[in-house]
Amino acid sequence: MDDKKLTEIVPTPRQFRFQQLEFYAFIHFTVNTFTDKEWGDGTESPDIFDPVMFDAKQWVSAVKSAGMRGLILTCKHHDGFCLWDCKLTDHTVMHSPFGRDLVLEVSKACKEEGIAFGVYLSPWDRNSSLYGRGKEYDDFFIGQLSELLTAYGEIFSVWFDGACGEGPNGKKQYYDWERYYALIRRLQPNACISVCGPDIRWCGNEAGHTRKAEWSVVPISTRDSEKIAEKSQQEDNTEFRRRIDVRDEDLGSRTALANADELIWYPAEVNTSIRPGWFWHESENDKLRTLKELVDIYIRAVGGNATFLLNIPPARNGLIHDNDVHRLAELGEYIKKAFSENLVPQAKLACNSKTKDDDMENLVKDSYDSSFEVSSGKADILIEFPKEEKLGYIIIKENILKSQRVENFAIDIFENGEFSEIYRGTTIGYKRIVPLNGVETDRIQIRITDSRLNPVLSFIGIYRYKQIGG
Ligand code: FUL
Repeated sequence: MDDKKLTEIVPTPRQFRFQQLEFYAFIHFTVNTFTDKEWGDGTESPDIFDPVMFDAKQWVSAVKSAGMRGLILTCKHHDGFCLWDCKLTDHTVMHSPFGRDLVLEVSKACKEEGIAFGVYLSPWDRNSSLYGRGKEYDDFFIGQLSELLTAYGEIFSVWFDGACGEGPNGKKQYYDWERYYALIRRLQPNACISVCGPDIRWCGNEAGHTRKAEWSVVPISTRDSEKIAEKSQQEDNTEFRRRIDVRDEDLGSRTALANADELIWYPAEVNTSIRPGWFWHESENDKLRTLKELVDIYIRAVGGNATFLLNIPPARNGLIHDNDVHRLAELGEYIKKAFSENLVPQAKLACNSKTKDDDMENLVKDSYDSSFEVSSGKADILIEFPKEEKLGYIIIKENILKSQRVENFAIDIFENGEFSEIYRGTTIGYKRIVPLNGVETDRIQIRITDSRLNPVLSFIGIYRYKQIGG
């Protein structure tokens, strides 16, 4: 496919809005929280669900403190227990000692705080007697979806997990995906359908691993829900949560696209947990990811052309544990601090290959209405500060409304009278964050060396160095 055709592939408005959320929370909460398990088998009695101190506001404030902009709740995990007042089964919160519609309380708290709300609804259901009975289960699932999509306000994400542990001799349910998608489009046209869905692509692992080059333009075959399900979790084991499949490292290079039937815009989402498990376990209270690890994943995910879905599991009392609350606040503080002082507005900008004389100013605007268009496929962009600075990160963004174009770039710093290369990168896409690790210089050069047509950048930010945890 020629470059022009490649660059005609752009996000839908809903994908474009979604990408800008950047960082949002996953909340895993169900009967497992009370049984100390990761997968329930559907026989758990609702009597055990008793989060006596549950407070949706506490969840939302913890999420907000990390700088996250959305929250996706496991409204029904594989055990089939519904966290909302589902009229289609008795296996719900309303039949537990808790006795309240938890989805309603969380969705309201999100709305009050300006946090987008999303729903995880497991297609695999180990409680429903209808599971495995074709259309009968599909009707039930459609009914559950309709309830969730009509009574809880605007939904930004419908997250369809591909996991199924039935094994070769278990129940086999053929999901009518197209029917689910049509319903979502009708009831929540702004929602993105993730993982087993057409809008947001699962990054392919749960370990927080990211690709070196993450392309949003990929072959249509990556969207096949049955294939996604095959790669998803099939057994309840810890190992899966750490597994990385390196066979899928390259989904979007020219070589990877060469034999594709059709290409689509299908951006990646990185999902991982703050703890070893997706659900809360007392034994994991001191096994949280460190601040450094979380910062690292954030930089690689959000700064690697993906969105970042970080799971925080509330404890049995219904509250997010103090250790998690503390870690989220630390993370939020660091992100804020690390990206607070952009030096580019004070710097002198130059480019050896630009279309217009004055549009380099657009690089500080971070706006999609006015971007900076390079006139050829290659460009050297020079940024000169008034004095030497100790640098933390550089952010580069492409205007993704013009597709994703940059294939290779490098960063040089000026030292001892000459430029030397300190970083070699591949894709940019929505956002690339490059750690500069405290390097000191008064001049930095971004060299775009390969691109599909001419690059169109919407932002460059260069930030002063801030120590993690300092
Ligand atoms: C997996 C599930 O089996 C896990 O329990 C968890 O919900 C994770 C996000 O997806 O496939």
